Amino acid sequence: MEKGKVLLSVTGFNPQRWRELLSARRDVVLEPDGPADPSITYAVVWKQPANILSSLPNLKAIFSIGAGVDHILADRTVPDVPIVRVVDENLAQHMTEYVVWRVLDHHRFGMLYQAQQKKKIWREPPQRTANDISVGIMGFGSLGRAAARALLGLGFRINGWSRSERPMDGVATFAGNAGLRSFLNATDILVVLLPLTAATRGIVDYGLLKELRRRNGLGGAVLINAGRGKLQKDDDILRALDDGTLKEASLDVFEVEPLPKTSPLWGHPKVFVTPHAAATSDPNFLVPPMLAQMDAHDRGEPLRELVDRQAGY
Ligand code: NDP
Ligand code: OXD
Repeated sequence: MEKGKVLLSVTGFNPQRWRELLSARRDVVLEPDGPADPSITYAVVWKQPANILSSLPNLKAIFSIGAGVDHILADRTVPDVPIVRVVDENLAQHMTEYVVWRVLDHHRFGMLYQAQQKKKIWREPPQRTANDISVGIMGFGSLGRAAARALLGLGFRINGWSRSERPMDGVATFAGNAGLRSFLNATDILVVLLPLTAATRGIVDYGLLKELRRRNGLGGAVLINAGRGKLQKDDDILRALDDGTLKEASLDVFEVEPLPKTSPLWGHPKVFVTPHAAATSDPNFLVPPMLAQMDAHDRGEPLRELVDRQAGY
């Protein structure tokens, strides 16, 4: 049987390496070519233009090149075929590095020392150890749990919040709306690794930040968001930073990306900005399992890492 073709539509990414690797086993059609092409059976996408996928009459499955799939589901015309998302050790490693980096930097007063260095100030604040600090991971899925394992290894106390119960040795876990307040009240550094869904949009607002714990040697609560920008309200974060509800923030994602040059977040002394770069999808790691899944699916085997369309992630 001849293999179906792959539509590649990766807005904002250089498609070259993805195309090269996919072409090893399948013919690849690079969007904007391909609308309505009956020989296309799989699509590999990031922020595909609306109506593209619904125009393909023989599409069997959609592969996201990211862990999040809000970029796919934003198109209301996405056909009712399985959507496969990224669950990958390399991606988890990158996210873990980002989370550990930012947690340690806040824990070890990185922003304070940078400010002091500019003024040539030689002063040391009282030092705490990791097990004085509770890191709360909001979104305790594959990336949140990987980060938790590394932080546990460093001695931090970890809280995890998810939709369903997700126990982990050595971690205090909380679930659903009923567990949210207790989770926040026990958290000094909040790490957001949620997917963007109807239930999570705008969840990181002023009221939520107010619930974080502020009785610790850090001198205040800290927010780290590497989930999605639309989980947060940028203005609420600014308000919380300005009135002391938050001590500092590390933000990798923003309501509008790229972050507009006019945003006060850019120049805020208590904010560390990265350009949605916490964990970048690497085609060298992601394409081989995608191709293997396409072949297996063609043989009648079930797909793995499927998105629950109802839940939105
Ligand atoms: P998973 O699906 O494995 O985990 C998502 C977690 O969020 C799960 O624990 C899930 O609960 C929880 N969750 C979802 N909805 C709710 C809700 N309404 N209330 C409480 N908990 C909820 O995703 P990943 O860990 O693989 O990825 C997480 C997100 O990270 C992605 O969706 C993406 O947005 C972002 N990301 C950002 C990157 C970057 O570079 N900045 C790179 C990669 C990903 P449950 O366990 O019960 O299902
Ligand atoms: C992802 C991302 O969802 O890179 O994988 O944001």
